[in-house]
Amino acid sequence: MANKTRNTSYDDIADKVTTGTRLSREEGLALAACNDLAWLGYLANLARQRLAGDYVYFNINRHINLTNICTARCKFCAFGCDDTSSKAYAMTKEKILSIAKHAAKDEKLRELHIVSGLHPKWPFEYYVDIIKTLHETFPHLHLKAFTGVEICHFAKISGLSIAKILQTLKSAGLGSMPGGGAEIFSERVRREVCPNKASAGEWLEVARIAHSLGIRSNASMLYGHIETLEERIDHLIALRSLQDETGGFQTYIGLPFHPANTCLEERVQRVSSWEDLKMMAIARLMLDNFKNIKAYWVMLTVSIAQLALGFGANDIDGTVNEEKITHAAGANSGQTLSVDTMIQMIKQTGRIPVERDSTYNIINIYE
Ligand code: V47
Repeated sequence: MANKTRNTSYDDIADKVTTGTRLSREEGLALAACNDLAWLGYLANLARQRLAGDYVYFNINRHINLTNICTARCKFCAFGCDDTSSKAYAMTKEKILSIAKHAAKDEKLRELHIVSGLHPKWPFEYYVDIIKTLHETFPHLHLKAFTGVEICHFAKISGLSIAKILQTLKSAGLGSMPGGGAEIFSERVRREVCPNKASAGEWLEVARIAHSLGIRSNASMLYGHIETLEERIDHLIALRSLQDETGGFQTYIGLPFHPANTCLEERVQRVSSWEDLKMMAIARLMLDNFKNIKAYWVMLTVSIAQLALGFGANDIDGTVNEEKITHAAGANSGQTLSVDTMIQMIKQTGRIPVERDSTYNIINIYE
């Protein structure tokens, strides 16, 4: 592809990807301006092959959302609500344990993914108690819990430092942190869509401190609402810079915005699958220091997640069962995927399905 946008030649980008050379912000913007999807996919596939090989990861996990009562009330979120809402819920410890116990009947279950609203009344001690009890009751389960936004909330309500919060949770049994809450780092966008929670700087600082304490975390980007293409590229570059510093991010997850039942419903439509694949490829190309790029089937749909494996992704997340955040916003991707389905959808792409644990250790290779 011999074409030019301003000072950037697509041939130069292709040369850089082929030789494993880092792409600049301007080159990222050129990729965002490019609609040659097959070419983007070709390059992302080269990068994926070099950085991650032919394995495609999945895991056996269970999502638990402790409460949907949330003080942040982000404009893009259909899950959070006030405590007066008829759909409000807040789980007792008994309820949480009973969900975990039911899920753990599947002997292959390895991870609990725990993300919740910012509850106005629960003290930090409640979260510590939940992690401690889950860890003691199910020591074989990895607890991937609390986004950077929740960690900032705990610091605010307890008066403790971020480091102290993370150390306390780690001692209680926290294994790693999910990638949510990053949204888009642009302050312009955050002021408009999520002004009542951690800033971009705070989210990044939580990740930095977590990594320094040996807690690995994931990173996400919520795209397709009111952000610009430049703001997407800047978000990816901010993640890349922090990863240069700490190396503590395990995977990147691109989250396409689902507008139904949100405050943005009248203004924004779900982006096309074309754009999903383009964003997958661009993330793979820009995040040259992330080993893993996840195609989260719940948000993308199973078909697009499978296609994404040809556009830079090497992970399709897990069995999930059950998902509330995206489904509140209109997702119709189903609540769970069986291991057999995941193996089949990966094999159909000619790649090798690999069951992993939460920190990407290999459990089973399905040659
Ligand atoms: O932080 C909220 C996003 C995130 C909507 O780390 C929305 O392995 C789309 O981060 N449309 C939570 N997205 C999900 C998340 C996640 C999921 C799976 C795996 C991992 C991981 C992380 O969902 C939130 C927010 O960015 N979100 N509302 C919406 N309407």
